[in-house]
Order: sequence, then structure tokens, then C-alpha cells
Amino acid sequence: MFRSPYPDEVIPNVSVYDFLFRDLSADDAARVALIDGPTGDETSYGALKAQIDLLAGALAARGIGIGDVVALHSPNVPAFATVFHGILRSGATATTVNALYTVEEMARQLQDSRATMLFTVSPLITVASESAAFAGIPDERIIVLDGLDGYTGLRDLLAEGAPAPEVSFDPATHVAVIPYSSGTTGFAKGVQLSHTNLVANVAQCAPVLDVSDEDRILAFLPFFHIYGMTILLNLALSRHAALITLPRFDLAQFLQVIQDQKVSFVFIAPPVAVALAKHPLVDQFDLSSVRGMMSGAAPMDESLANAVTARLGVHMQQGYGMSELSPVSHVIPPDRDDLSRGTIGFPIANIECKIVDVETGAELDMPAEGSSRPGELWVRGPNVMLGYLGQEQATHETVDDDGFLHTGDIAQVNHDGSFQIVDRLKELIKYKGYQVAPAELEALLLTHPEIADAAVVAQPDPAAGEIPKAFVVRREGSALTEGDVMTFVAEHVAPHKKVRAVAFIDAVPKSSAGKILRKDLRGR
Ligand code: 4UV
Repeated sequence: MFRSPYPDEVIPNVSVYDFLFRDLSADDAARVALIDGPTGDETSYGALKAQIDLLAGALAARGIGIGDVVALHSPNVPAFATVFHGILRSGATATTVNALYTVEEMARQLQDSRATMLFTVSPLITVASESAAFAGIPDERIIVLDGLDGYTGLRDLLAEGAPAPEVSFDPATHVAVIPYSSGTTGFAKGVQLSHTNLVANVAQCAPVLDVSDEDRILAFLPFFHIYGMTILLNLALSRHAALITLPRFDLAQFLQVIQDQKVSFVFIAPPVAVALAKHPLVDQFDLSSVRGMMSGAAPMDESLANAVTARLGVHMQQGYGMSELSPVSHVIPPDRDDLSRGTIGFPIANIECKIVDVETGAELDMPAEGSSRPGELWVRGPNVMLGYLGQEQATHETVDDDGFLHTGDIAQVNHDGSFQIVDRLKELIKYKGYQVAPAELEALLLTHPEIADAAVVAQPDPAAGEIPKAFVVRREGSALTEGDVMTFVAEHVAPHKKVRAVAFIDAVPKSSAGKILRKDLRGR
């Protein structure tokens, strides 16, 4: 068993709203909380809190509260923070939807989570309203953040002036959010995270994330994904930093905003590091305000991290996390430049973990020198999810009776106590840090009349980390091409889930139990 090198943090037994906003001082209320990157519009902490209260009041006036699920479908804009925290403040549960989802993908999440109300933005109204129709959400229950004829706008709700409700629940068991993750196998599942899970993960990061009210933090990592949700919307706001939102990643705009807004800290995923290390555009901007960066969501190559540090002169931390862990469990602390950037550092406060030999089930120990053998990483702490929504079996397969979450990642521990992710046991593919569930693409491929069987695995890719590769068995007489397969998939899924390589095979290798032997395919 490995314990965090940090003393336990006290985890306040309060709601996310009480943790972040209840006791805002007058000084903090005057600080800037959010800056809209494209326009420069600012929202203070005091204004944000007032909007959250008003939105909670408007939701309560519509009968929305404890037991209701409200979907939030938007790229990063300042109003996302109002809606996210307003939903939680009302006692309802938020489910955040990827802004690039197709109707099929979004409808599935709305139905599975039983969402009864939906917040979206005007450019996404077509997908949002078609998905809502599938899920039985009426048009009156679709709220458009930036306003749109025929729909209620966020502004309309805030203008009602309804008082925030007094809600009372147990933060440890009340579900705050349901992001979706495929976990170790199968389709995306609703990850139920409690208020305490979210509060805990912010508190647990105290010793390793040096972010203060002096910081100006670029927020382009999507708030709908657990990384942006906890680290930006919760942790950065808890420290009273300023968040500068960008609705999408565009390298030129990203660099321009860092320069103009004097950004001091940037949270990234590895593909952005590739651009920062190599792209000529980077030299045309003054990025000297940036003092720190952290990468997470996919493996960071050590030489790549070092190249970014050498070019920009910034510290590069790496974090490891998982939706089911709210998400952070390991981080390279800011004061440990001696550690390899290819590691994920140490378990954060209140974390215990094990590395378990996949063949024998034996626990592996820290070696006196070098690195341990690799095994599956198991994690326990106050940030472990409550469970998957409506999926008892998957929950039991993921969180054991002792409370350890089996990550499905293969790690080793080094003699200095640092951890390193070396492989993945689970099916998951990570395209630019975004989840792609092979089972979902396989099920889609099997709906094609000319496809007899299919398997999807990760193929390493220098720019994206991994790309989904499909192995396809054609039906007899079919002349289906690689291009046909890619086009077919692209018509049904969000861009990050596109199949980007195809190979035709005679048969999908399977075990006697019918499980796809992915390892056999990964090598081909
Ligand atoms: O569920 P998910 O999409 O969750 C994430 C969360 C990543 C975060 C969040 C906050 C941080 O501060 C931070 O540093 C990282 O990605 O996908 C979980 C899976 O992504 C892979 C691994 O397979 C997880 O099970 N993954 C995430 N981070 C790393 C990683 C990493 N640093 N190195 C290797 N794989």
C-alpha cells in the first residue's frame, strides 16, 4: 500500500456552493472571476454569486431541485459557471454534455441521465432541440445561454429575481454531477460524483497546485469534462483566481489571449504541448507572463515536456486523473524539478493506492532502486465516485469492497516514490485527451449492412496521442473501402471519435468467451 506523502487535508462537510461561495468576503466579491476571452467582458465574484443565487431561485420556481437532473451543453463561456453552480445550488444534479456531440450521442446521455431540463447555446440549438425531443424534454425546458427567439434565455431566468431556495442534503451522498465515462469497458456510463467528492478533490490538491488570487488562468479545457470542471470551475474559483474562457482551442487565439490577458497559469493536455514545443507561431507572441503549466488527461512524453520548459521557461507539472476520481489522484508537485516529467508524481493528500500484478493479484512494493514491475493502479480516497448511474455490476467491477477504485491503467512505482503510467489495461482510447469507447464504435460499425464484424483499438499517433483504428470484416461480396468506413462513422459521432485508420481482416480474434483480443490487434 502506498500513502500520500502529504498530511491529510481536512475535507469540509459542505455543499460545493457553500465551499466556494457562501462566505465570500467583500474584497473577494470585487475580484474578477471570469473573463470572456474573445470579448474581454468581465464578471466579478460578487456578480457570479448573485447570478448563481438567482438561477437557483428560477429553477426552484419551476419545481427543479433535489432529485432532478439538468443537462448543460455548452462550450466554455462565462455563463457556464453561473449555470453549473446554479444547478448545484438548487439541489439538482448537473450532467454536462460534450458540446460537439451528435444528436444520437446527446440523446443517449439525456435519456440515460433522465434529464428534464437543458441549458444550451444558440449555435448548438439544432442538436440540442432534436436531442431534447428524443428525451421528452419540452421546448419550454430548453434555456439558451446567449438568448434565441422562441426560447427562454438565461437572462430571462435571472431577471425573475426569485430568491435562492434553502435546500438541505447530505453532501457526502447527494449527487452533484454526472459526467460520462466508459470506465474500463463498454459504453459511456454516468459517473455519479457527490458534493463531497468535488469539494474533497479541490482540498486534496492544496499542497500541489500553487494557484492563488493573483493568478490569471486560461480556461480552454472544456468545463464539461471532469478536468476543466474540477481544476478550473472549482479549484481556480476556490482560490479566487481569474478564469479567462475560450470556447475552443485555436493556437493563434490561444497565444494571443495569453499575451493580451497576461495569463499566468495554463492547464493543458499533451497535444497542446506538441504545438507549444514545435509550432513557429509560438515565437511571435510574448508569453513571459506564464509561470506554470500542468498537463493531464493523457500520457505526457518526458522529452516533450522538457522541450516546452526549454522553449518557454515555464515549470511543467503533470497530473493523472480519471472522471471516476473527481478526477485527480497524482500530481508532480511544483517544487520537484528533479522528478522526471514523464512521471505523474505522487499520490495527492488523502490518497492511498496499490499497484497490483494483473496476473497474480499480488501487491507490488516500492523498489530500493529503479522501478517496480508494472501492475494495475488502484486508488482509494474521498474523491472516489459514488458509482455508475443505474449500473450496479459495472460499479462493483470498478470499486471493490475495500473502496479501492481499479483504474484500468498500468503503472509502476519508482524508488523515489513517484508513479509512472506505462500502459492501459482497459479498452479506452484517448484522442487528444478525449475519451473514445471502442465498444461504442464497434456497435455502430455493426449497424452497417456491409460489415460482418469489427473491432476498434488505439493506434499511437504523434499529434493526437492515440487515434481509433477499426479492424473490419466485410460481408461476402462487399467492396466497402477504408474511406467508406471512415465516412460512415464520421456521420454518427463527435469529431474526436472518428475512426482515422481502417484495416480489413478475415476474422476478429476472440477468446473462447467471445471477448475481442484487443492486444492481438494492437500489434498489427
Ligand atoms: O475519465 P478521463 O477522461 O479523465 C481524465 C482526467 C484527467 C485529469 C484531470 C485533472 C488533472 O489535474 C489532471 O492532471 C488530469 O482524463 O480519462 C481517464 C483516463 O485518462 C488517462 C488514463 O488512462 C485514465 O484512466 N490519463 C489521464 N491522465 C493521464 C492519463 C496521465 N497523466 N498519463 C497517462 N494517462
